[in-house]
Amino acid sequence: MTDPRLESLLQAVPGLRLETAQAELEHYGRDWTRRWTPAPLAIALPADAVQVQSIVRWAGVNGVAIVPSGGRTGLSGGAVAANGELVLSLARMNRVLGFDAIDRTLTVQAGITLQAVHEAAAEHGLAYPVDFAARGSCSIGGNIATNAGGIRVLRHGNTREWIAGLKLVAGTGESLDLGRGLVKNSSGYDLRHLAIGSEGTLGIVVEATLKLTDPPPPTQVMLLALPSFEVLMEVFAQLRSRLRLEAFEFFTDRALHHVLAHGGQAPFDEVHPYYVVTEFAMQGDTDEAAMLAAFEHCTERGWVSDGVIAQGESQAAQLWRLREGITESLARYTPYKNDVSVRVSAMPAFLAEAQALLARGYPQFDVVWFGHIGDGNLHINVLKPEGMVDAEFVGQCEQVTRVLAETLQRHGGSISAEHGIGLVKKPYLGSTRSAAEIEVMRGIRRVLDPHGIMNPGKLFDP
Ligand code: 2HG
Ligand code: ZN
Repeated sequence: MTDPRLESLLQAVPGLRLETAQAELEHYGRDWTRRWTPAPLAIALPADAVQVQSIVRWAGVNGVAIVPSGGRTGLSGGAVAANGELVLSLARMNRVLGFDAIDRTLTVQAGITLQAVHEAAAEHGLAYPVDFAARGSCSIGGNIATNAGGIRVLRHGNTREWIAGLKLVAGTGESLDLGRGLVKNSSGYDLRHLAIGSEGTLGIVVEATLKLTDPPPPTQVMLLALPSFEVLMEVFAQLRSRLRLEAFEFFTDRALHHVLAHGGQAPFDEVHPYYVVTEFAMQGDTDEAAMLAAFEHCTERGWVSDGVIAQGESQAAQLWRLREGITESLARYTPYKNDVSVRVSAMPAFLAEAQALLARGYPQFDVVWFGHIGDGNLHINVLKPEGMVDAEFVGQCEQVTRVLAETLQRHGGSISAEHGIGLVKKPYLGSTRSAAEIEVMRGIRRVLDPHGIMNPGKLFDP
């Protein structure tokens, strides 16, 4: 540990665990984007919120940038440390702090994984309903920082809906106790919601009080094969009006192709252009009759070409794997990712334009579409051809993203539905947020991070 700044940090925060080995710097300095070469100053692993405060105060005085770090499963570069920043990892702050049966809340340290939250809620006979494939590695702090969505937003909403309170160590070093679990609180600006989705630019979330709900009803999982993109919204409307949907996720034949290349069995004998995996309440004969009627309605009209209904939990998990395994199956192609959204009602018009645009823009690339169609959220992954230089590939993709951003703007959509802006989408923030809005955000950032040390370079520049 030769850098004198680290000696000074250890003096300011006695007992702080600091890592400086090259392997650790590489591990903690990157997220799932893999586009930047990690180059942090060091990794700080505080044991508690008091240490977090001391680190932030020290960083403010010494002008050292901090990158808050959770499970680093982000896809927009929000947790990348490529410029000598101090990574502040919440990995050791991963405990459940309390459960309140009357409030139906769980209070946790921010470094806890989403899966551990699910398990803790289940131990009390309740559920935390936000869910997605990275559940085993992502942290609640990271979920809050990006207002993460996932596969059950359709029924339960985004992370924002489930945060009853949080503690934020602001860039000033002050600890702010926001929300405090109150159901009703009409006492001015709700600063809790500023912290949610702030991508570590205002401070570090160290603790959260999560709302819990009843466990989900017994459900059924079904996989549908669709002949065209155009019928997707029709099928969604039918199923939503007849069933109590928990999830409605779509993916293309290319997505299935890549997942199956990693293992697993093809669900149908034939290849179909589009697929939907959907989960819905199944509590008796009425639900079963509704499911069959919906299926028949869709097949009669030619909207659905084939279907599988899961027989038991293990088949349900297999069907879900076809959707949840997509990101992992594509990782080796270092994909260029778009994570866009429009209002659900604007989806058909946007889809038609986006499809034509992407077919024109990417004739040379393998493009994989999937996502949360019921939330108006599409994931478009463009795969890098083997042997192509990174910079050239990203450059070509960015040209298309510029046009896509304009299309989104016309349809009133967002360049980032749920992954955050980070570094990847920073050039396009202005297509989703007005100049006046960005100026207000700048002002807020200056108040909470007066030294400009909180995740600088992410989201927008000063
Ligand atoms: C998902 O919906 C995640 O599976 C990841 O948001 C999407 O890899 C992606 O582009
Ligand atoms: Zn997603």
